[in-house]
Amino acid sequence: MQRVQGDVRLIRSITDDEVATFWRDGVVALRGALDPVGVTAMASAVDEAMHGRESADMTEMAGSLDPSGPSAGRGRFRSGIDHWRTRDAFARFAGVGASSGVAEAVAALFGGARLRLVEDSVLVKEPDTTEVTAWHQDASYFNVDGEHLATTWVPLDPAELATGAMRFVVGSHRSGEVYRPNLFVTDEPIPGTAGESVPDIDADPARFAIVSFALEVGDLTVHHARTLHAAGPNRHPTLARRAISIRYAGDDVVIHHRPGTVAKPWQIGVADGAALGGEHPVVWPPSAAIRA
Ligand SMILES: O=C(O)CCC(=O)C(=O)O
Repeated sequence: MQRVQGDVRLIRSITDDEVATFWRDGVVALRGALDPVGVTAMASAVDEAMHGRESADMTEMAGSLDPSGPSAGRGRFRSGIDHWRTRDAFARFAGVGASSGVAEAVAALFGGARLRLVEDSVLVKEPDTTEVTAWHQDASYFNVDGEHLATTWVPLDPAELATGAMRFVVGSHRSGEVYRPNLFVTDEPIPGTAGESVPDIDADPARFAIVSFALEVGDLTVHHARTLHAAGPNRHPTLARRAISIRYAGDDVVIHHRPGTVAKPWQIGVADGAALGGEHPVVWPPSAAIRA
């Protein structure tokens, strides 16, 4: 069968241990779970998206927030969201109109339940990029809420701490606390948002259990929307750190407006507690996804 860009298969089952780890720790590394050829095939789509109009230059943003900060490296931190809406390869990769191994992995962690796509994002730290990803929880940025809400982080390049692998605070999803969102490349809160600021995790390492995973292509991490996470710079002189993050919701996830955060156009005016609709397509099980 001919492979289409965006096709990605789950090549092994998700174990009971992995399901238990996800719910206990708020994060799990699923090693060797995805067909690496399907992941690598997304490289040109990622490169195009990062040079398209939907891409934001986080390096420029960090510079404008703190002109006196550390001088930037040669590389840029670029990111963008909702590529699946305009680019077929991203839609297939997330499970829209195709059976996606990424969606299948999350469905297994959620107990085989129906899954909707919340959004995708691309996060590229080019070689020698100094910008960090500040500690944050994804839930703080979403206008949706629920227990079955998670992000997959799928690297297109091997990632380790020195090249910007993600770091997670183990169990931080369990208290139920959702902190104030920050500007992503700094601890500075987003103006107009509410809540307690994220604690200074790196200043108090004894208080927080931090875990990080060196990942190969074909591995992915899945973290709960309330799990605190961050990533360092990419210090590699020649290798980029490219990743696709996809955020999925189970049936318990509903609209939940957070003051000051940017709602997607179709979320505006929708009451808190409303179920997610067709703007967040069903991506699992695949037969339901293809009918929806
Ligand atoms: O890739 C990064 O640097 C951060 C990614 C992230 O925070 C996410 O996908 O939720």
